[in-house]
Amino acid sequence: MKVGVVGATGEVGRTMVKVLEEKNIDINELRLFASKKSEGKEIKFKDKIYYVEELTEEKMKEKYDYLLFSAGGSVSKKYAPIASEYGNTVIDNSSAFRMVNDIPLVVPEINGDIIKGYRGIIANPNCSTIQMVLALRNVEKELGISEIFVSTYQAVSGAGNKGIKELLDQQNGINNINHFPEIINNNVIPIIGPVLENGFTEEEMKMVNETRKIYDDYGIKVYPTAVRVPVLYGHSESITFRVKKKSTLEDVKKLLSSVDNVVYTDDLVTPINIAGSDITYVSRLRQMDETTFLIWVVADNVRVGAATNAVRILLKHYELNNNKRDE
Ligand code: 11C
Repeated sequence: MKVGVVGATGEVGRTMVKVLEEKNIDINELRLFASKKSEGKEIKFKDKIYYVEELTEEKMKEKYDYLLFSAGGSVSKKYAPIASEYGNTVIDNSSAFRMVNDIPLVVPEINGDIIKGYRGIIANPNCSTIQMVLALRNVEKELGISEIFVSTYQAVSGAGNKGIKELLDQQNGINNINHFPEIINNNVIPIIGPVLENGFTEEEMKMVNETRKIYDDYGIKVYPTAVRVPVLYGHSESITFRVKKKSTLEDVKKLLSSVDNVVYTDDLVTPINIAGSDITYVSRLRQMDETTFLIWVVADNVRVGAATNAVRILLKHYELNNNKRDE
């Protein structure tokens, strides 16, 4: 397979390379792209050193089996359509194409089948959306969900290398505020991303809109509050959900326990325990009445919420299509 990673020096890009290696994908040509300032940087893949190349339009016109993008929305908007026009399958981690009608927004364990026979840009959802919809996947399927009330506790790595650096700097007494709207060390910030006209943040509206698109259920109401916390890796979510059919705690526990790549546990789960894992952990199930339940969901945002989901899309697409090119 010939695979390219665009944004290879970023937090998610580097993890994509790691996950491609861990999943032992048969790659005979790996190309790593980033901006000019990262040209020549070294990245290891399967015991071999690869050199980062400057991203150019010409390089996107070559033939690849898959191109994984994680270089931000503006890079995706410029280069992904070129790559796609030249017959390449692009798996894009940015928010640029997620809500575009004809572009599939995919969590393979939920709606992977929609990319059968599809070639072009495939969008990878936002990290806080992925772990929530994964956790609730079988509850939605079997009982139907009417409402989801969610508060997030999001790690600084969601903001990439610069988010991690800002927290570590502040922990070392350098109290510059460059990326987050307030000091993040020893603090929590209830704003992630720009605030929109309706008062919700962009991050919150991603959880509303992406959930509906992934479940293909536009009746679900999502009430989100997205919060940044001084954690390096692992987003946590406190979720209250209402189901359409009356149910019991035991039945809901069974549904939460039967989703691929999701584990229900009665143990205490915190981000520090699960950083580096590809599993979404669900715990603390409680029942308020016949239709209202509460859970705690934790997953590694860079892996489950970005790089691993992208590689899972690649594997699913390959399984469904054997990646036959049209020409
Ligand atoms: C964060 N969820 O934690 C964001 C990062 O739309 O892919 C991912 C932004 C996105 O800051």
